[in-house]
Amino acid sequence: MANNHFNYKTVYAFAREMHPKTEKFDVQYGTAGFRAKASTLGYVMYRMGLLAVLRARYKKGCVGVMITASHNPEPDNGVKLIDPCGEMLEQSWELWATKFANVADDELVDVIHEIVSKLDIEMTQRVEILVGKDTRPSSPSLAKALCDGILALSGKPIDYGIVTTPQLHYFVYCKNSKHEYGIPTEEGYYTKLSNAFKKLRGESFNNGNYFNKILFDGANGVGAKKIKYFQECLGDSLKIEMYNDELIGTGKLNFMCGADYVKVKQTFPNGVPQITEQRCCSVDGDADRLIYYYLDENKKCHLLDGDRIAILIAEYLKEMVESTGLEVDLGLVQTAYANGASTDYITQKLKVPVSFACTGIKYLHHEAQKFEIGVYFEANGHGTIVFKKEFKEKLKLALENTSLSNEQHGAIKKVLTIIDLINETVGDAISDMLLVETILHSKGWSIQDWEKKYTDLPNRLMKVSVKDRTQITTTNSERTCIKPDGLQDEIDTIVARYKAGRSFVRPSGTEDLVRVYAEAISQEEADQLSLEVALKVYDMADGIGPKPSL
Ligand code: 16G
Ligand code: MG
Repeated sequence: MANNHFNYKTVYAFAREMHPKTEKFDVQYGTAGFRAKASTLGYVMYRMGLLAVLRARYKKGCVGVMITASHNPEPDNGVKLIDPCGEMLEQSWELWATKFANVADDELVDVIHEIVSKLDIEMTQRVEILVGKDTRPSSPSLAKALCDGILALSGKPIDYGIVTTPQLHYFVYCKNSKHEYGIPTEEGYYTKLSNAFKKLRGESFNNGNYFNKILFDGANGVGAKKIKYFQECLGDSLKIEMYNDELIGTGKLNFMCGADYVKVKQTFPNGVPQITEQRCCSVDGDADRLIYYYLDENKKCHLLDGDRIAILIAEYLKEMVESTGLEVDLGLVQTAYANGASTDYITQKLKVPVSFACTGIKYLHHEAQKFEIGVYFEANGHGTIVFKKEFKEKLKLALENTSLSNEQHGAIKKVLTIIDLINETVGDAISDMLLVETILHSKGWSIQDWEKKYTDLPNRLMKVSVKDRTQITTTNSERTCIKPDGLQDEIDTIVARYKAGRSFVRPSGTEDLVRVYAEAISQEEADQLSLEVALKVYDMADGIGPKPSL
């Protein structure tokens, strides 16, 4: 039994006097932590500080807490916990997080007692909690509440200030890997990634149709701040022209710009000069999503989203690994939202196996870990690549194998450098961008060359408001609806009438509504299909408010 003679007086006092529970409604630790209006989050932050200390003690390592609401508008904020291996909080603890957030002030210590005794948590360890925040004006005061929670349980907060979400994931893993993965400082992060990038780029910065200039939309968020350090480290090897870097507190964060805006609206962001055929990219408010695009001569915006990025990377890694002569099990993980054309291309042309996972990074990440090299991306631009430890060791061993050719040794070294360029802990927009730039450079491709690989099926996303979205349940990685009874049969009947038709419905994990996705051979048909399915959902799942319409 752990030593639990801990004095909880401070926990009580802070809870009652400084961070009382102000909201009556319950909140839930969702797909990416808690997210709400910043003004309602003080007590939630305090309690997450408490929970972070308990998690760190339970795991006997340091954990991270990131204050961000990603691509949400500026008045929102949020918080998510990062596990010692740099991954998102383990699912079983999400229930504890929800419980901690919703319990009354007077019962808070009871819940701490409950978790401490159930999980036999040793309360005497001095643990470190790494804290990061994005550029929202509400973040500093919320960070204070969070740190009060950490201190109330005698944890040690280490404030990294304003950092991207993936940077904080990286720092946490670096610390727990005893610096084997890298140095847990911003400097260490920039140095590791930019050294790998420059090594891969070599002496000639341009190649074939590839030109080393990119327009970068920072979403008026933390990505805009951090890209400047990269530009300093990269010198002339890559010219990043930076846009959308408004001052903190101007209300412009994610406003008509950023990766989510570009992807959802399928349009060019504000604040970036409209130069025909010029390669551009956008990141979101905490810089974990990346979308590429360009304008054609008719001012039409062409998107290259997470599906395209995943395929570009998988194809490149497959070729690279083949040139090492090693046998490797490489796979790609997608969600139901992946365009059908991308899945066909990767399975049929590239012969790379594809697995499906539920929406949300934690699901994709774990599915990808089943492969020696697992590439995962959501269509919205969030993703990375994970390499099995044994695979990395296999590469290092092969370097010592004298029976391999010089070319093979060269290829192995290159794969090791590529691994250094990647933030394996979580999707990292800037690291992903440097990888995409490396691949395009190596192939001598323009963004148009990249786009030519396959043609996306037209698609349409709709939202349906229903009385209770938990009435809708799904299986088969969200591609099949189980409840309400009979809805999937109806969807199947509708879909069968459309050429290349596909549609699925799922309850959102971040908003109180149901999402409907549809794709078909033409835009009109995709629109029509999604409307028919949305109306079916409305009828069969107690739709509320106005009926869905195009
Ligand atoms: C969160 C997820 C994102 C997912 C989105 C789906 C993380 C870090 N973020 O933003 O991956 O695509 O939720 O939202 O996992 P939805 O459930 O409302 O469609
Ligand atoms: Mg984000």
